[in-house]
Amino acid sequence: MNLWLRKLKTEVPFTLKTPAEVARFELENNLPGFCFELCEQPGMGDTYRIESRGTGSYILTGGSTGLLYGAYRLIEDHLTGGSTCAPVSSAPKYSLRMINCWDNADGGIERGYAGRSLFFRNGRLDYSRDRIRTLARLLASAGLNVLCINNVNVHDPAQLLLEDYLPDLAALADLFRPFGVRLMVSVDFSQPMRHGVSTADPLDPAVRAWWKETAARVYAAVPDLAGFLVKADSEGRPGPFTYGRNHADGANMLAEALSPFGGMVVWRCFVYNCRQDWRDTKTDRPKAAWEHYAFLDGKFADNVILQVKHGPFDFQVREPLSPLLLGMKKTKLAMELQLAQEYTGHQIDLYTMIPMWKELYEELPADNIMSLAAVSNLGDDENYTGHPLAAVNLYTYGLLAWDPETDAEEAVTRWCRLTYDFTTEQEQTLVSLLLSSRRTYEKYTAPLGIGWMITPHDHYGPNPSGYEYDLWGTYHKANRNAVGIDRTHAGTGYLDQYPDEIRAKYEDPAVCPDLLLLFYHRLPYDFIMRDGRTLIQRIYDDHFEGLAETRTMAEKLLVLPFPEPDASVIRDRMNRQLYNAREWCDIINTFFHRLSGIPDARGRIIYD
Ligand code: GCW
Repeated sequence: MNLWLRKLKTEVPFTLKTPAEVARFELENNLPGFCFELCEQPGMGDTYRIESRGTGSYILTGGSTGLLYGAYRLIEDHLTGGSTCAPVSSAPKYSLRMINCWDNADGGIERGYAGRSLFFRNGRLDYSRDRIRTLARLLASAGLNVLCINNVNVHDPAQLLLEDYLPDLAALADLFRPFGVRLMVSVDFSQPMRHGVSTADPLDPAVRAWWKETAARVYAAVPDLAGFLVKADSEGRPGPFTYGRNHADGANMLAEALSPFGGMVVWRCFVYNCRQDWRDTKTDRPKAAWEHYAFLDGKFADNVILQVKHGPFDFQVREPLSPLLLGMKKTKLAMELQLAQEYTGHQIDLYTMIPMWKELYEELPADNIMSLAAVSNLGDDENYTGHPLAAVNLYTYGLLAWDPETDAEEAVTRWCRLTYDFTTEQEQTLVSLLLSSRRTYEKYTAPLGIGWMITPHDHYGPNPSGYEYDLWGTYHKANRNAVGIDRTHAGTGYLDQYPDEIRAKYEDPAVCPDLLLLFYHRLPYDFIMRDGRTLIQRIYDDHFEGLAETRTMAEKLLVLPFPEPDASVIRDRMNRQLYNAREWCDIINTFFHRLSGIPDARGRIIYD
């Protein structure tokens, strides 16, 4: 049950130590009868070049990891029925292609929908070596190269960085290294205070000394650790604000400690007031990240990367691109995506993300970000991702992190072909269901960019006012006349954080793209949309359509010849999705019908 690796032969022996050795092994075992010459050129790093020497004979050149990526490219091309048209040269767009696991030391996973941790049990690193090797192989075959193994909410900060634990961390890093995957750890900003230092003030010499010693100890055990990931001053986590310092002070202090070892500080920008009073109309949560970071542009050390969630809220089904990703030109940035389906169906509902990621790239200038990170959707379920089809998100994320120009349909088709033995027609059905699944989910959940109508805390299923009077800054303010927040200059001013051309696209409701209409505007239910429908009618129509599409999806999906155990899991989850879609459709429509009193123009059933 090795996801898209299921057609690969023979496990990679634990005795192989370098990516180049793994590359040779994989090629020899999976492409027997072919002839390869491998030329390792350390300076080429992840880059590879494939040249042909006649039919079935290739020269593969690259750094050690480059050889590995080139080997998987050749094998996958072969398994998917294509042949690699040599010569080909390929270099990744992003040097850090990261997965962030939110795994806790007790083995639980925050927002995990695929079982328990693959790394931790009972407070320690405790894992199956075979499963870790498979995971490493999965990541490498998708081109991913950094794995942060613990939750950004570090619940037990004593873990991982202590003398006692470092040999375990080093042993885990050894398992990933032959696959070119470097580990990263999340650290707690107040950690020094648990070790006899009286403060965590980033400008205090004792604090700086503690982090330097700690970094030296950690890098002695794991010399190629990618670095530290930090969630500070966010949702109750400690951070520099306690000491009247800003986030450049905090990040640069850690950067100084890691810099002798080549480590990076990946500092998250998910900072907002999570104790907002719903009566307060001045504070607008999407503005928060910009307010905390934009003025610090250019103030971060060279080995700091600011990791910015792709949207200004929090991984909703549809959000605009975060203004920070456009505005911080003098700072290294990583865009953070979420493979874990926290708000997008818990890996029960089908939700393929690559169409959404491609939309983000439409507004993202080519060189604004230098890394990608994604919250993991992995766990110890036999199939690793809970829903067998959720694996498409991990695989295609890897392709996108290598090359953002990757075509969504090609990427999903490649994944299908590696994973299942379908006829062309069956494959086309699956690919089209996967590609349309996000729009379908979007249609039956919160309407037109509004987000947050989800059941609080657990984040599965509808509850239109669940977050309306809460402290998280997530309000839609639906009343009997209107819904949405005005985020234009005349409203909260959020739109002012963008460059002019983006502002122009969204500021007038008459031209604002429909799917973000209620993110940017507060509009009456009888607002006439460009296609002539009223806003309320559009809401009803989308919800009925989303439910109908889910029913059609079920009909088409459940006749595809998935092998067991995938078939059973897919059937079970599809049935749960059908139930969920109906709940969403009926509850959201009823909610708006009761408020507005406006009937559905097409007379369909809405429950009063
Ligand atoms: O919205 C929140 C999630 C939290 C998560 C947080 C974050 C790790 O609900 O579970 O905490 O985002 O991204 O830090």
